[in-house]
Amino acid sequence: MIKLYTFPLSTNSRKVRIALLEKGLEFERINVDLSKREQKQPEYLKIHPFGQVPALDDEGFIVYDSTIINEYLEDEYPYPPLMPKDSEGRARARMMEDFRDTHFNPPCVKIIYEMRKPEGERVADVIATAKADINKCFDRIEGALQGKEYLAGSFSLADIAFMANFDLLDRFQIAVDPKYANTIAWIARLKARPSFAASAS
Ligand SMILES: N[C@@H](CCC(=O)N[C@@H](CS)C(=O)NCC(=O)O)C(=O)O
Repeated sequence: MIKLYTFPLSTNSRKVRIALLEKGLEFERINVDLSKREQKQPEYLKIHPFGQVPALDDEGFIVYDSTIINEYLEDEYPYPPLMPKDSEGRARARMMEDFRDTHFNPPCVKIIYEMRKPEGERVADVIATAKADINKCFDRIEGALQGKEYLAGSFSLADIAFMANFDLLDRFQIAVDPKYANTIAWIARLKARPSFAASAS
């Protein structure tokens, strides 16, 4: 059976949990407790050389990095497909997934780190800047959703990447400006998928 090295609060682990659930693949969760720095233990570094989650073991083949894992799952378990069939659609999905990884997730992670500190030690400016950076992303998402229900046309790995962060928007009270009507409808559509609730931990 597939083994997933994961941590409940890790957004990148959740990307993979959602993809596995969407593909209907059974998997065993192996919890790597980031709060105890288990990801840096020598045994785990044999699985993931950078000491991070997620990592996936498919019958002895080990793959790490959420984006690469999800591409692997798509190649190895193509049904149901989670990427468009045409090369333009696939490139669009990859660009949006990269945008999530490089622009949307990092400010989310910054807020997570600040909120973990005792209230008096939190740096309000860091949180405010991170929230503004997240808000800027909605502009591009809104554009990508023009005339479409999902970022690359059909539901894809690009949508899954963003889905992994939606709980944080609620937790940190980051509201989407009502002018981004496509984005608001898209978030609701994705949250209604069974894989959203099932991947929460
Ligand atoms: N590019 C990697 C990033 C993985 C990553 O940043 N994982 C975080 C949790 S979401 C982690 O393991 N942090 C602990 C650490 O870096 O020591 C991916 O997408 O899998």
